Amino acid sequence: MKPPAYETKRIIVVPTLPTTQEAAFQLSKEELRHYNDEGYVVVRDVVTQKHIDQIKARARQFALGDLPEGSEAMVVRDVRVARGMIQVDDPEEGLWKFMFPDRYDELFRKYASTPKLLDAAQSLLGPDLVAFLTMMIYKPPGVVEAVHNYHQDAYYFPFGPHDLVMGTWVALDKVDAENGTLRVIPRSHKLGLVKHVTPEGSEINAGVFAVEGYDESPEEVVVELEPGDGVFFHSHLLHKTGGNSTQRHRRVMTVHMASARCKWINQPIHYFNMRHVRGQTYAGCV
Ligand SMILES: O=C(O)CCC(=O)C(=O)O
Repeated sequence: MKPPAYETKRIIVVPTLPTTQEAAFQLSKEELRHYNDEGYVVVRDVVTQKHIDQIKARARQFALGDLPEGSEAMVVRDVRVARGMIQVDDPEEGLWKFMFPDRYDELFRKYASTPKLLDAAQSLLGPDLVAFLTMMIYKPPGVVEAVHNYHQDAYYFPFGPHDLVMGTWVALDKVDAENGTLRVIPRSHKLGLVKHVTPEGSEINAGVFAVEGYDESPEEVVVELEPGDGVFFHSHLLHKTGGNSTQRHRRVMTVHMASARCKWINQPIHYFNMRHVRGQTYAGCV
């Protein structure tokens, strides 16, 4: 696939917005090198246990049906549960994800501005940041089929340059090979965008695309994290998550970040819920 073309017109700084913020936390030179060379970096203790408990409690409330008005579309169930093919005792065990909870709930809206998350993003993308595509993603206990195949997030993103776009993936539970943690192919961010297909038997992860040929690659790194730890990864990095064969939950928060200097390839698409979270905005940019 040919990389998308971006406009090269001069960027105009909009002067009335907040000025560059000093970051209290910065990634080390070695962490920056790891991100640039390997395509990802693990950052420990991005989110505190207190914050995790608040997120989990709010999510539980949502799962039990106590939802902000008009937010029903945010709740994405396991396709098989939604179709009545299987039943679960606890509604939280039938969830796939909350999509854009930041549209409806203050705790989730503020999540992208978690200080260490934003500071680490600033180290990687610069001081002007836009957050988008916030999700809380589940892999409930025992859901071994919930595999999210290898893909590159930038395949979905009609703005760029993609070097200034990344994913942040923060564990709310301990995550490991058994309960569906993140797996990455180091250095794959240097491949550019590669061919994606609709995977066979992809019912459980409806609507997602996949890159073939990387499963069980000797290159694969299984990223094990404690609650609160995060992975920051380039939008071209090939990554996947496996099923959950344990009796433990696997819950994560993801929010994507772009430099506020990125531009839409065509017209803006409101679906992504782009929100300016730090620094300046630029006329004609995302
Ligand atoms: O956490 C997951 O299960 C999948 C995350 C992911 O790769 C994505 O949403 O693009």
